[in-house]
Amino acid sequence: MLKALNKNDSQTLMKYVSERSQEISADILMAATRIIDQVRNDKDAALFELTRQFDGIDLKNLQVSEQELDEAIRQCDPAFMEAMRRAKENIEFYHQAQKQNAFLLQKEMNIYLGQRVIPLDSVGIYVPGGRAQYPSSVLMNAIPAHVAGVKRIVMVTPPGPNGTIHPNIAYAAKLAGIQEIYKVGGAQAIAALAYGTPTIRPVDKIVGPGNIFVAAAKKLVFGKVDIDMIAGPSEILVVADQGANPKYVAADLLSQAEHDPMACSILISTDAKLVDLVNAELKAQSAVLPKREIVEKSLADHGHSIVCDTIEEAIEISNMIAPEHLELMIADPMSALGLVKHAGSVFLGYYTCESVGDYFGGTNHVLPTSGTARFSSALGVDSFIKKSSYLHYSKEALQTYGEMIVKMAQEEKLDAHANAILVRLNDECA
Ligand code: HSO
Ligand code: ZN
Repeated sequence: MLKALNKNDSQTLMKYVSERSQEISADILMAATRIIDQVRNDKDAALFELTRQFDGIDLKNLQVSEQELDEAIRQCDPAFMEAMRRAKENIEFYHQAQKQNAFLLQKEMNIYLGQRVIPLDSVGIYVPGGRAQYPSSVLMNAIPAHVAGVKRIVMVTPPGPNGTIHPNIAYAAKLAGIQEIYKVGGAQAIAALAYGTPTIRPVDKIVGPGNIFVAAAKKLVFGKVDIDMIAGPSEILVVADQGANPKYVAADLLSQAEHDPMACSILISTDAKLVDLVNAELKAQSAVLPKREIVEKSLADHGHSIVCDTIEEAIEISNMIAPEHLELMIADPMSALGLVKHAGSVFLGYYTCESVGDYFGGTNHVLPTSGTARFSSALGVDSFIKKSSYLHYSKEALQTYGEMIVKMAQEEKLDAHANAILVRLNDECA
């Protein structure tokens, strides 16, 4: 049952959502620091030792061989593989359109300046172990990097119970063009990617979700390398009008709730009756879900509903919350889209449930959580490029504008800056 809030409580709800991001305690940061130091000192030996300690596995090799990868892939269901291939095409199709162009500006006297778009040289993707091993997330992280033009894409993942890689993860990695895979997880994997060992060469950026130790390690290595984001628990917000089917609305709220007992599901509707029907559906549908316990906890602790008068009002409240996922289950979603200012990704109409985007549609499922959609974007091609500027002044151009530059340098009391111009100007006079 969703907790009914008055529409005037939306400020409270916004505060609640934005303050849910996971705080990393000093103890955990300390533990992660120790692990990072161990890897920096003992390199590969530390990786073997920590894998023994935390995963209970005595690894022979860190790197997954071609043969091991193919053996794992042989166990995959062909129907799953076909779906993954289609998903890959759609994800590529969308991300190709995100590519940015360089520009070159030309002015008088052969002055020109511009900006180049350059892919990162290397990227490391962290794939968590345990039950949340999502092959779809491998595609969502690796494909934009590939489209951006990143040459070296590395994946790290903790070894499974018998020291092998999960078959579906192996297939996703192969499909996404990942060339190096290492069976190492936790803070030690992040340390290896950031600082390098003889086996694992360092990368420029680390992406992908992980547990609290992985998040702590990512925070600690930030600056040495770039990182994506520290994702908090996720949210779905459904805006529904009286035409929405309560069965569909409930199913969609549950699809996000099953991720995490901390996941937050919010329904905002112009129809009070629909909210009652959705509550009844939630009860019926959650009772038969394998992840019933997670779902029930998530809904009881973080499920909310608000009834308001118009769709405009509903979207205004949604903008305050800035949800990770926003479903517009309304008659004319495309004309309401322009009103949406803050949302990680928007799902339009009665048939585009979040699952379509989580797996298949092409948009990215790595999205800003906990209200951070106010200022940040989904993972994409942008996350794997950087820009570099350039500038050219001819002799004539420097003679024309040199004095102005000298004046600015003198006002800042930076004589060496002024001199760099003056030596050239004076040379000309001589
Ligand atoms: N909904 C998740 C992504 C995901 N769903 C992966 C299924 N697999 C992001 O909040
Ligand atoms: Zn999902």
